[in-house]
Amino acid sequence: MTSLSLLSRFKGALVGAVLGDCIGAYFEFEWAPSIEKEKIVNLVNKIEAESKKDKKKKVWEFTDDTAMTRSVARSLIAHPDFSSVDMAKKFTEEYHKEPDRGYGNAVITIFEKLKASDYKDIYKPASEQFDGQGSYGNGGAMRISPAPLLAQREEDNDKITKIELTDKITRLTHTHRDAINGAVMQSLAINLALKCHEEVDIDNFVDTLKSDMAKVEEKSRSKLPKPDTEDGAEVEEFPYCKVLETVREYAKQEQKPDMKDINDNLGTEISALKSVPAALFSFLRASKYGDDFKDRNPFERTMMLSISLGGDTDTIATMAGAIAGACYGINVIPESWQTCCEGVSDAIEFAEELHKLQGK
Ligand code: RVK
Ligand code: MG
Ligand code: MG
Repeated sequence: MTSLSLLSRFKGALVGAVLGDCIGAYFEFEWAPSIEKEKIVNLVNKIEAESKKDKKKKVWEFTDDTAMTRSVARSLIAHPDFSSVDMAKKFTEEYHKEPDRGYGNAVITIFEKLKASDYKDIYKPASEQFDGQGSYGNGGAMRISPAPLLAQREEDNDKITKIELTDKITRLTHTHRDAINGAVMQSLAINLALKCHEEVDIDNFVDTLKSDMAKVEEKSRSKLPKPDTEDGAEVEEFPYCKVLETVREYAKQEQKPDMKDINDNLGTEISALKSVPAALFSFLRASKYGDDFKDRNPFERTMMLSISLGGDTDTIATMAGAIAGACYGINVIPESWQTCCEGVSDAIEFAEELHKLQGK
């Protein structure tokens, strides 16, 4: 794996994200705590059989997760120094072109307001969501994969950093602390995965992420509005650092984790805090253990495990797929899956364009 090129990893990340969305969407919101492994295996077998057909193949379609990721990619490629207006326009135009991609209920209001205001005050509509609390949905994290790829160049240059960039992209639609920090954690995880050389070292991965997230969460204590709690209970100030310990525990334990425990303690919901950790868990667990999918490679296992958790399957699988793809590269991603999912060739093109921007 040491010789894996950055380009292969970029392709892996963006293709992994598309596949997670297309395949995961098949089970979206099927009842948690888990989806039987047979159902996942059957679906994957069906995709693989379909790919062998000579005649017109069935195509698994992408949802809002990919629709928005494509806008992030297109906008960053056109404006590598980031243009909030261009990205907001791309989100809005894409939504109006294909409104039936399964967007979150509330985010649609933002697109309407942005269009009506002619993109005058770009960050205002998001800040007005949920009585000013902002959306805590995972819509920021689900679409962020192109950002850490572009920001990979920050290490050599004085460019916009991955955290800054992730923050600016996310705040176009999500201003809740947990949505922003969830997108940041997903972005940092992809960045770390791009650098994995040998076998994934789970402790090292979690330690590095936790140390970065401690700084991020420390900053957000004063900067971002504190989320409300329904019962007025104390707000957890370092929720992502806390849940990372649970992720570590479930990823490392010898016996296969109980899916109900994963759902109770990590979550598989539409909120960022209750879905970004599940995606990371899927990647880390599948890097070491075969569990239910022993005959599959670690990329395939990541995808299948992330979907089997149930709940917000398209989004958890898109995030898990992006991390796994960044780690293992495009060559381990089955051709058959790529052939049968919508948007793969565009994802490869975006990866190539983002790769060309390295060092510029
Ligand atoms: C359908 C109360 C809140 C909240 C807050 C709830 C697609 C709302 C994708 C809202 C992803 C929902 C997902 C989603 C991405 C958020 N108080 N409830 N402060 N903040 N919610 O609309 O882009 O699947 O019920 O901002 O984050 O596949 O409708 O959209 O799974 O979370 O949607 O939040 O959603 P939105 P998003
Ligand atoms: Mg979706
Ligand atoms: Mg979803």
